[in-house]
Amino acid sequence: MGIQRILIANRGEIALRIHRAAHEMGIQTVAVHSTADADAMHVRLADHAVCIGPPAARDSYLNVAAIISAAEITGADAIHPGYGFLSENARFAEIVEAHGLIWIGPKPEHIRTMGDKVEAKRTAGALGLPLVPGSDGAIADPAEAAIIAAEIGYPVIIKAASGGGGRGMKVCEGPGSLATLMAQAGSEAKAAFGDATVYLEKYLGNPRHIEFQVFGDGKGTAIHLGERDCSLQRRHQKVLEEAPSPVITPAERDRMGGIVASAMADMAYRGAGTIEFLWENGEFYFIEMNTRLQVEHPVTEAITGVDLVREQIRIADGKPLSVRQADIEFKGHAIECRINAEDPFDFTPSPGLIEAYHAAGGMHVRVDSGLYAGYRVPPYYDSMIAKLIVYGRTREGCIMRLRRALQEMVIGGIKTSIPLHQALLKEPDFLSGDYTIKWLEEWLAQRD
Ligand code: MV4
Repeated sequence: MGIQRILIANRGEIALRIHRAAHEMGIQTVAVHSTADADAMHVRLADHAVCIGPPAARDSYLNVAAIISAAEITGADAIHPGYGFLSENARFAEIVEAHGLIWIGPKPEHIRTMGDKVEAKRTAGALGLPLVPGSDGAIADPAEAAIIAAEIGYPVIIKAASGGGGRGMKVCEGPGSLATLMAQAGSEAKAAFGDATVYLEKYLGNPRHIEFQVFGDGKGTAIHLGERDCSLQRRHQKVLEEAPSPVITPAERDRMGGIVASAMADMAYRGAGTIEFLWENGEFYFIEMNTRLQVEHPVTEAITGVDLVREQIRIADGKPLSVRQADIEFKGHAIECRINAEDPFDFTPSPGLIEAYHAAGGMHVRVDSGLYAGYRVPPYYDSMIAKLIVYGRTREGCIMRLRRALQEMVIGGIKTSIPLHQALLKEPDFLSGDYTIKWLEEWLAQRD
């Protein structure tokens, strides 16, 4: 029989994205929503909708009991978590499966392993991925840290095992400050994550952030779908992503892609995953793995033609991957602009009434958004309200089309990041592809 009805445990554009894939497969959808989202587009499109609580996410989109109840009441047979919220919560995945529901995601044990950054690194190393030089696991005392730091050389970075997304990191320039910074990192990690465990790495001064999309069938077959360059970011929030990376050659993509795909095959990974690397001076260094679908997945879809959400649903349903590695061709170039409800240059939030809305269109232009005229962007959630994804035969052609598409977008009544994207698309460093993870923050500081 297979999956008949999916409960989508998310909101906004990703809830629409999942709904669309499901409907194209003849599968019904159940939306869940907070009281603040009663008028949201994801609720309107779904076949069934259940209110699961008040606006605060912890009481609604993170409310496990309410979400499981909604699935049982509506007869859903599977749950897709989207990104954020409960998507990388191993305990939630186990609870879903314990209720006889299909979890559209990786095996809970793999979510748990990759959620612990020390375990993730150990696993990645054992699977043959190149690592940043550093401590072999957690470090307990400053004396041990000093020995390792002297070996790998300063500067070093102290990271929280339970961290991720840049939280709980300290850069240390020399032995004089190591003990103090380690103690700080440990206590901040304890306060933020309830776990004081830290580890040490060589600090890379000016890398790019390049990540590989992977997919496994859970039975030992896995593929890669190339890389995305996510170096344009501010305070660990990605602003614009592109595929392929301007600095990766086809030979390098095949080589690293082969390594990540065979690693995923060896662990019998199931579903969609992203392997994050720092890239400096032509070398890749594994930092983390995300065991979920990512915001920027559409740029990979654009250059490969593979529907990643359809693939997730197929695999959860016990079907094989619909493509083999040899079938995957990387063609053209794609860029995604994240459009947020915020001031384009000072980034203060700008929720409120959408007085006018018109999405860009035309050939090779995709807008993923739950916006409509008359909708009110609530102040309680992430500020991302739309993604504009543009494809072109070449990077230059893609950029030309992206400028045209940004000009067509109308989002009236609130401030958005559209003017930021328009300014970025004039910058020589962006046009030449010559940017790293530090570029955007330095550029913003210079503008002030
Ligand atoms: C690093 C690094 C430099 N050297 N590790 C930040 C988020 C987390 N995923 C890892 N992060 C970093 N780890 C070493 N050894 C610099 C960063 C980093 C970063 C990484 C990816 C994208 C944006 C970033 C912004 C600041 C710092």
